[in-house]
Amino acid sequence: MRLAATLALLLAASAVLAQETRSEYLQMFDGDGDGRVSEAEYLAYMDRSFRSVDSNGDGILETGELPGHRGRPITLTDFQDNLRRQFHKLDRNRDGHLNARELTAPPR
Ligand SMILES: [Ca+2]
Ligand SMILES: [Ca+2]
Repeated sequence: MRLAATLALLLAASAVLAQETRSEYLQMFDGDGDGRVSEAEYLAYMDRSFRSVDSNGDGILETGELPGHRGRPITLTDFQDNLRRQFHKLDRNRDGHLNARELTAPPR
């Protein structure tokens, strides 16, 4: 699962998790401020991360744009499909939202 590893790197690059408390981290995702993260909010936040890494703005992360300049290119569609799977894996209690604990669980 190289893509999963790449996503984890992107997550790490986009959030300075070590310096944030769980609730501060959640607030970065929580667009409507209800204290939990919906799939749409999760995707919207990660979309911004994707775009910040996608320096030439073509919707594809080429190898040279990836952390460490390794791995195969990732399209925005691949990225979003993976994020949806990741979201549902993180949603341990299956309520359709991530709380701070679920959100900050390490990617598996
Ligand atoms: Ca929310
Ligand atoms: Ca949940």
